[in-house]
Amino acid sequence: MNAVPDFLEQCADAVLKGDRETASRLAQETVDRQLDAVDVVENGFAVGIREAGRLWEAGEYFLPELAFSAEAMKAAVDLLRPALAKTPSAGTSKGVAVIGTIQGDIHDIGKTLVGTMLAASGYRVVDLGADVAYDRFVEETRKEGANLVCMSALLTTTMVGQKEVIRLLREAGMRERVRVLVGGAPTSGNWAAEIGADGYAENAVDAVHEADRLIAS
Ligand code: B1M
Repeated sequence: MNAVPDFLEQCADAVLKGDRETASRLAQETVDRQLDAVDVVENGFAVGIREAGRLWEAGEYFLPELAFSAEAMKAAVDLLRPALAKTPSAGTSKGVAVIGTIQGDIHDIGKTLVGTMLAASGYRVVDLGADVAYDRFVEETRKEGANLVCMSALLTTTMVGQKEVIRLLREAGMRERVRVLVGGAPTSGNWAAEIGADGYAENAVDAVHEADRLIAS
């Protein structure tokens, strides 16, 4: 069931205020009332964290306030993870996806959402976390026999690392047998094409569609 706008606004507001307790309560309410968890994250909590980022950029929020907002967002997403993973295709195996946020970049909220949605849709997901060294993507892809390499980047200064990992995959002779998916706010379809990635997704739901398309191709 989709949440009503007022509920979504409360979710956004709790994150914006960095109110971890309220964010957690609203996440629990989402579970208890069996609301659509993807809708609540994308149209509720994520609206709050993006607004916090906008205020920070405008000089109206300081870094600690942004960090409190991020903590509230993470608490909500952690609580919602089992609900996000409850889809009809959970448990099947479409392939193995290695996912991480690129070296030098500690933003992990969006990456974790993408990983959760991929797992929910039937991929075995190996989440390497954030600030993942370029060569670790290659090592883990080899070790896990992954057929999908997923890289998230939230900074214009770190997105170039996605290109470096693709170069390393090529150097290791692995590029032909894996599909590479990139995402994160500063990236785009044009960027994916420019660096030789196979696909780009704007959000976690698109990431699943794009992963399915790439694996089937
Ligand atoms: Co930072 N930060 N931050 N930050 N932060 C941004 C990214 C920024 C745009 C804020 C701003 O200026 N408005 C800006 C980047 C500017 C730029 O490079 N163009 C910025 C900056 C500058 C920084 C620091 C450098 C600040 C500083 O220290 N001076 C620093 C970076 C440190 C580092 O990484 N080395 C920093 C730190 C932080 C916090 C620690 C406070 C916190 C992160 C907490 C955490 O993740 N654990 C934080 C936050 C929260 C943000 C914003 C506000 C929100 C990011 C987020 O979680 N969004 C962000 C502003 C913004 O994005 N509007 C900002 C919610 C999340 C659900 O969305 O991550 O976009 P998102 O993920 C989406 C899609 O992008 C997509 O699907 C997800 C779900 O829909 N997606 C993929 C993501 N990865 C994907 C991968 C895929 C496919 C789709 O396939 C593989």
